[in-house]
Amino acid sequence: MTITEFLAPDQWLDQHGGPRYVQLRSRLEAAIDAGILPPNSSLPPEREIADITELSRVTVRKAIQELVGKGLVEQRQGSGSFVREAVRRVEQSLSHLTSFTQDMANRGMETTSKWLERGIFEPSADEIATLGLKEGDQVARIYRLREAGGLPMALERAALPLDILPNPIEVTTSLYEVLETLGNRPVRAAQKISAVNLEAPEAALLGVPEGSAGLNIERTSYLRDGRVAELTRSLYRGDAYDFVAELRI
Ligand code: 16G
Repeated sequence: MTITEFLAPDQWLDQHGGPRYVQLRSRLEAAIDAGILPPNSSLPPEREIADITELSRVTVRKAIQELVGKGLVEQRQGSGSFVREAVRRVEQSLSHLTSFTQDMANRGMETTSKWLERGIFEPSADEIATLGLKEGDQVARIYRLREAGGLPMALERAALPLDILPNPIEVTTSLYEVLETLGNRPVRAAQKISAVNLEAPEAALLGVPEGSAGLNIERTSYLRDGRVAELTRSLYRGDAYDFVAELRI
């Protein structure tokens, strides 16, 4: 079925079915779900949707704005509205200490990173306290946009004492693999998870609308001898992750 046939108003528009833009939004959502409008395809121009549905352009615009707000459609300057590629939801176990690279490899997905910061810095008060740094110590920091299967999944900012990671530039793909070769791979971690609404800069990097749901995760991990190895703050896309914990009595 073509999108023109699918949007024919006698198929779905109901005089008593509530606001028209809401009905149109649902119909367009149904077209996306059914693959009539597949990922990355363009929506027909506003005027064309108005002609097919016999609705006003204001109504059509409002329906499309709602789809943009829900993260289903994106508007590209000068070229119209497109169906966004949906991320595959990922389940992450809360009982195993794994790395992002491992988690994705287990699902057959390849990891890539965009580097936002990597180097040696003066530590913040937080880093001094959590990493147990002494006066005059510096800190290794890496800040990455983490992608899986080409789609952005999380923003991760890691801080490590220099005796754990002397040269952050060595980290090209997996931090935990580098730590492993240095004999400093953490064996235990504590994680704190909270809900956030993503602010504009983070949302833009993660490719979702401003205000979308996100998960803020703070991981402090430890070496076998009890020293703190890592303080990492991650912002995960809320639409991409399910964290799963196993509970026993
Ligand atoms: C995970 C960890 C993060 C760790 C990273 C190492 C969470 C919430 N965070 O993303 O603390 O630094 O893995 O991944 O799971 P890598 O070895 O692929 O660089």
